[in-house]
Amino acid sequence: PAPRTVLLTGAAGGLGTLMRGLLPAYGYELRLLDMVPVEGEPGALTVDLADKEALREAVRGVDAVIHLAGISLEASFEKILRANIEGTYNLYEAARAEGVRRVVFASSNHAVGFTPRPQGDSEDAGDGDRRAGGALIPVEVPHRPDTFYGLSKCFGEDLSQFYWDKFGLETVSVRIGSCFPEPTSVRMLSLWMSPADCARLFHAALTADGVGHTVVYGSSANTRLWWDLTSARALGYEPRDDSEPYAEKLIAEQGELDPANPDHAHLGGAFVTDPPRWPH
Ligand code: NAI
Ligand code: 15L
Repeated sequence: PAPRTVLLTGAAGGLGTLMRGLLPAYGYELRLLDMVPVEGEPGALTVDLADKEALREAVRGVDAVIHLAGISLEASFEKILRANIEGTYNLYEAARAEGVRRVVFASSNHAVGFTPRPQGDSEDAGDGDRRAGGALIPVEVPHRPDTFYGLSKCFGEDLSQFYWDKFGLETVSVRIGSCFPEPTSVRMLSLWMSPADCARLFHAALTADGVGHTVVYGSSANTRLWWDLTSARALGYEPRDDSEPYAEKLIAEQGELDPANPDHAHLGGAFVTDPPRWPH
């Protein structure tokens, strides 16, 4: 049966706020969770991912989890370890113990951020000797995290695979590009996922049959797409949006991407040169 009751972690965040607006129209009853109170939602659970007992209670009786909670940008390894690595483990362990059947995991383009982005012609792929230019990036590329943050998303994907193989808990890992109301950079023209398309993709991820552990890229059907949406479409996802209407203005303001600039030559954008936050 299609899932109905869904726990949405990270409900107070940017994406969580967009999704709690859009997903109820698909018929889901959302249970909301975040470490901070969710504005306008007195019934939301204020729970830190470190609290194993509270997580057990939070997942009890839900059909599925959409796991968005965590640090969403680069931070020190210690912080990432606690929120994203241990936190995601705690969430999966609660889900397994309570018999939850499926998780939609918010992975990120930054799990594969050092992958050179397609540049049209194959002879010049920036630093890229690893792939032909032009072709869309397949979902099977090896993990190439660009930050400790990206590394935590690699862990989450591997954890998902392990929980499927070992315990039969299903996951769709969505390597989200950039999901915001509008694209705000030239790079985002390639990676943008409109909030409406994100809701479509999450709905497909919640309802497709037999996903095991499936990894998909998450974006709209952008004219300037860099990656292959085949595995997302195989879930039944049909994106309807395209960032192209924003292109002229953004390129006029910011210029075209420069293949000689490492921030422009890789999927992960500026994350690839973002200095690590070593602990003090
Ligand atoms: P956000 O930073 O706005 O929201 C994250 C939420 O998680 C916050 O409300 C925060 O309070 C909560 N959180 C953090 N640590 C927690 C903990 N220990 N326990 C409980 N809650 C905790 O991030 P955003 O943009 O909403 O992203 C949501 C998820 O999607 C994140 O996992 C992020 O890595 C992922 N993602 C988002 C992308 C985007 O374009 N928005 C792109 C790729 C991935
Ligand atoms: C992410 O993983 C971040 O969570 C989000 O804030 C954006 O930076 C996005 O990637 C991106 O690459 O644009």
